[in-house]
Amino acid sequence: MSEQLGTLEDLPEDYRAELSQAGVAPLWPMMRNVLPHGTPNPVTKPGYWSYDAVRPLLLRAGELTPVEKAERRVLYLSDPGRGVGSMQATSSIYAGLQLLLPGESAPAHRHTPSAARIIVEGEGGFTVVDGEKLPMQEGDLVLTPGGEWHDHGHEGTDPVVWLDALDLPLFVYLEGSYAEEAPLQSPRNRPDASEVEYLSAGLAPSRKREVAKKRYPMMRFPWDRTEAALRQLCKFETGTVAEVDFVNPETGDDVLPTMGFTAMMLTANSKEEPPLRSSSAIFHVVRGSGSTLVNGQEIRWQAKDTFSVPVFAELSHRAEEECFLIRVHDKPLQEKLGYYEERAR
Ligand code: GTQ
Repeated sequence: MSEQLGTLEDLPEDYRAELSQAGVAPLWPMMRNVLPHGTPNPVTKPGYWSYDAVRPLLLRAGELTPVEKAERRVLYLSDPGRGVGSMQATSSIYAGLQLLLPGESAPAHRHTPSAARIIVEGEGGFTVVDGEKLPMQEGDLVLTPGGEWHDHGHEGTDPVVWLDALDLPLFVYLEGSYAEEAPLQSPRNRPDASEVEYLSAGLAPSRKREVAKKRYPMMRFPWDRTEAALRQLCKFETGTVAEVDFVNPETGDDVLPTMGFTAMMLTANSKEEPPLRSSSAIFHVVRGSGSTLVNGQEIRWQAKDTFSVPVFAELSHRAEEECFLIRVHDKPLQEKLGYYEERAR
């Protein structure tokens, strides 16, 4: 079983040349690279992006590049394991910080990858998805599922910044990534579904039988409700740590096909050691400060920072004060592929 496999160097030069000529290669020298024993061997390294460091660079981009020249004014977060310039924060997750200045708009487009935004800073931003105007407030999660038209606008007075998470790496890998463009949408004049159909958890509108259910019925998850849910859970149910998953209110499924979103509260001075998970993830700090040991490497974080963890990472979170984080992960994809796994530490 543990026998050493043959290497390329074991093979005669002339044979290797003939293999290349024929456009083939021997599997056995590569076998362990692609099928390591026991656990995957991730390329992804833990990443950390300080908002204090990136924010001035993003504002500078606002001076250097008008939104018309950018379509989306974004600085994307590169996995240290792949190097700066990599459009992957983890194997499957793209992440970027997007800036919109007062009065600007980012034109409508739709694309095959799905996106979600976590609002980091600023008042007055909004995204219109399929005609529905979704206000963006700090900590809100706003979905723009694959195939849905979306444009961004800004009615406030100060810069608005949000964190984009997309399953772009998957679509690039599948050679399935493309976009279409359209003029700005004129939003319907009504509040978004989180304020109308899904104002209260456990309540959904009775529907006429002939009305087709929407695949993505709720595309904005206001932060104040997420925080209230976490606080009640901590107080009456779970103690120092609580987690809630963002779900489709009609089906209870994950909100997007490949990406999942989980909000976490940690009370002041608490610790959390989750199981090892086969999913990779990025964490966005909505509020609070603390640190996370990722496979023994300490990442210190504060509000508005982002950090990433590879698959099967051993994590220990420590909250220095009351903390709220949102974890973006690829568990829904892995469950669909039938291999999502959690292991005890
Ligand atoms: O806002 O639609 O960070 O299309 C990357 C691609 C944001 C967006 C990104 C996009 C968008």
